[in-house]
Amino acid sequence: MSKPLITIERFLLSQQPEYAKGDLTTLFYDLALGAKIIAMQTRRGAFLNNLGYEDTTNVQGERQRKLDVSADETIYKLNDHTGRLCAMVSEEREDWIRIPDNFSKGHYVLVYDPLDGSSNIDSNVTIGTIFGVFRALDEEKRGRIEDCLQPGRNLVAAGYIIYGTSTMFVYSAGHGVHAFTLDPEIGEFLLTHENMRFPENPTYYSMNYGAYPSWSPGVKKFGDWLQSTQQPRLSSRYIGSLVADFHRNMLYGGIYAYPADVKSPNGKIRLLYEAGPMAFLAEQAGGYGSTGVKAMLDTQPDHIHQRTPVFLGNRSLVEKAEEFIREDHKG
Ligand code: P6P
Repeated sequence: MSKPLITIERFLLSQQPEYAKGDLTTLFYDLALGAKIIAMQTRRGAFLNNLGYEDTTNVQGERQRKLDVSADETIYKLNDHTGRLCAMVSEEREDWIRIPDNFSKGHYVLVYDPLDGSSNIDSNVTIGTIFGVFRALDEEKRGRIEDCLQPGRNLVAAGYIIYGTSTMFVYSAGHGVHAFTLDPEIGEFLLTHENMRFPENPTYYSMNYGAYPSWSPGVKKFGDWLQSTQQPRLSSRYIGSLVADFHRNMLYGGIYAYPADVKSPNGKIRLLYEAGPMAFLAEQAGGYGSTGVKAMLDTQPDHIHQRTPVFLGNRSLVEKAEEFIREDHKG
């Protein structure tokens, strides 16, 4: 019997009736539309003159790729006027984003990395969009920076879109992790993976061992342990795209880690709109996300582009990393 055709909106309505008339369902509709547009932009990048770099750098000091800018514009323009949001934060914009006064404001805050892993675009490697949704802390006021600087534990929903061999919209609204695959024939995301969970036994580890010399002694011991002769032996898979590595590890079990190193003394991954949403998904899928010292979801961002060391995946592996790091700190 063929699979029922369940769209994101239908599933969200059935899963969380309390949002039935709420803005979250329609916010997800806008995010899914953005995903379809960005998928087209990345797939047709070469023909839309979308590859290569802008003459600008983002707040991170990184040269902006044309697709970074177009993906950011797409998400911004789909959400700035809908009356569902009171604020946004984008990796590509220095300050938090106010909803223009001539638009009505909503109760949600959208934080997003419009295109993570964009250094892989020209080499045709899988990339992704990451997003998180908070509720405003004071719904009477127009959005404020305080509404943006919330720990991941406060997330109402989080997800990513992965632009790979197929385009998938993966999210959780606090009731498990669910994945919808874009059927390009009808232009609709349809449910293909309900209630995704990390398998009990992990298969992969994803770390850039090129940075090994500058890892802390505790992280080095963890990196050595991952490669030790433990059974069953884990396999190394690291493609330089957080969303792609995380997605594969959630399907087959594993850990993605980006510790602090000499290039990124506070870690490379951003807390608010990358590590927090991914840790929310990890916990919803039976896994765990940590800074190496504490739960990612309990980490309060001090500024919107704050970076953090990241350990995401099977709880057994993430807690092993915490153990090596803790032992090192004791020593
Ligand atoms: P490195 C992409 O820029 C990213 O933020 C993650 O998606 C990815 O895992 C990491 O950086 C790759 O960084 O230093 O290993 O090339």
